[in-house]
Parts: sequence; C-alpha cells; structure tokens
Amino acid sequence: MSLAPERKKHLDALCNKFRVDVLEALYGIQSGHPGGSLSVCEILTALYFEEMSVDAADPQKPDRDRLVLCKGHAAPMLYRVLAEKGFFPASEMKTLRRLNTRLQGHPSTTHTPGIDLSTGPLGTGLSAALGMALGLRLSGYKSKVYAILGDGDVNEGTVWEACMSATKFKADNLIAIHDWNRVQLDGRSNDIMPQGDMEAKFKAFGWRTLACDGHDLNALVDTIDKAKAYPDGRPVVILADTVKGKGVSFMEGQNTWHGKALGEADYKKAVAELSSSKAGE
Ligand SMILES: Cc1ncc(C[n+]2csc(CCOP(=O)(O)OP(=O)(O)O)c2C)c(N)n1
Ligand SMILES: [Mg+2]
Repeated sequence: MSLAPERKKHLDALCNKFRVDVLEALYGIQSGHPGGSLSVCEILTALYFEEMSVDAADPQKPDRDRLVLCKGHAAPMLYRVLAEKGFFPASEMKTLRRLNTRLQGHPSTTHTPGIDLSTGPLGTGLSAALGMALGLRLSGYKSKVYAILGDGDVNEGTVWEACMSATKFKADNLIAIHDWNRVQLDGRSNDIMPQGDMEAKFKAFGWRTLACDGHDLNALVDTIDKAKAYPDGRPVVILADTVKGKGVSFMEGQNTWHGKALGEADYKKAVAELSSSKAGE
C-alpha cells in the first residue's frame, strides 16, 4: 500500500539526510564510493523502514529477513540506514574506512551488526542469497531474502547461474532488486557490456519481473509489496530505474564519481544542493 503523505514526507527527508551524512563520511576519509551509495538510498530506505522484519536488539534473530548488498561498494548507505534502525550509533559513520572501525569499506558480517553477508567481489551475492533463501525455507521460516544487484554485478556469469538455480529450486522467497542505473565503474553499461533486454533475460531464466522508479518511495513500496504478496514458485526481480549519484547534480549519471574522493569545493556544493532540496517538504 502506498505510504501515507506524512510518512512519505518523513522518509524522503530521511533519505536527504542519509545522502548528506554519507557524503560527509566519504569526504572525511577521502575515499569510498559516492555514486552507487546515492543510487541505492531509496531502495534501502523502503526495505528497512517499510518492508523488512529485522530487530536491532537481536541482529542474529533466526527468522529475520535478510539483505545481501551484492554491489558491496555501496556499503556507506547501508551503514547509514542500519544506524537509523538502531544497529549502531549514527556518529560511528565518522569511523568509516578507518583503522579498526566496524564500518569497513565493504560490508563485513564479522565487523558490523546488521550485515547479513560480506560482499565486495561482484557476482557473488546472488548465489549466497539463494543459499540463504533455501536454508530459511528448510528451517520452516517465512523470511524473505533481498538481494540488491548492480549493472557491474549482473555482468558476472555467476549471477545468471544463480538465476537458473533459483528457478530450479523454486525460490520464491528470494527477491532481487536491480539498482539499474546503467552506469558502472568506468563507463556506461551498454558500452562496457551491452545489457540487452534485461526484463526478457530474467524472464527467460524463469523469473517473475516487476519494474519501478527506484527513487520513488511509493513506487518502491508498492512494487516490493507485490513481490512479497504473490509467491508463485518463481523468484522475483524488481528492475528499479535509478540514477547513479542521485541528488547531486554534478554526480548524476557520471561514472567518474563511482569511487572518487570529494574535494572541499565539491563537498560544499553537494551539501548545499542537498540541503536546499525540497525532499520531505
Ligand atoms: C569481481 C569484481 N570485479 C571488479 C570489481 C571492481 N568494481 C567495484 S564496483 C564496480 C562497478 C559496479 O557497478 P554497478 O554494479 O553498476 O554499481 P553502481 O553503479 O550501483 O555503483 C567494479 C567493476 C569488483 N568489486 N568485483
Ligand atoms: Mg550501476
């Protein structure tokens, strides 16, 4: 169901804050990945604040829903969302990527409460998410496993092997969300490896497909609700139309901001833009 207007306003404002806080942490450490973090902001917010059953007081709760960030380089946004959910203090963001931090450059199950799988090498997440989904089903839990894919991630052949297996094993508790910004590390996806008809490809592998605007919280919530509501023996993928670097004009759609440190002028400009944004007003 779509969000009540007040709730939508609140979550949009939170997203704006998450973007500012992530850029602050990346500026502070002078490394990390702004583009992919900004792209996945609403997807993670919709999942953790509206869809997933998780408990910060019991991060290992056996029947919790799971999240696998296959595009692990977007960890800063996941950390900021987990902090807001109460898994650790938001002030810890300033330790991002520093020596002995719990907030490593990529998600790590052994360092950070709330992280369900260590990721970073592209192409590995979906297979592990499938294993989790099958394990949860064997254990009799109704939990869902959400796997967030990226363009570079789905370039990897292992993703399509996982797709075949998920269909064979009828993993309808597995929901993939493709953060489909069509840009990756060093260029546009179609120049690096033509993507073809993404929807037809997933369908051909036996998956149910849905699509939505990946920055519209109402669209995301409606679409994730649909993905959850009708398990029919097929895994499901949501093709979420996103913009790499979303929210910062000079980063939007630019692969050059995939993993570049912000200079002082860039940082100030980005924060000024986000601060004057109408999000949540
Ligand atoms: C197997 C593997 N090869 C290369 C890399 C280096 N790498 C990190 S991110 C990235 C591009 C990711 O692009 P995409 O999945 O589209 O993410 P987003 O656009 O959301 O940032 C690459 C090639 C990696 N992490 N793993
Ligand atoms: Mg991409």
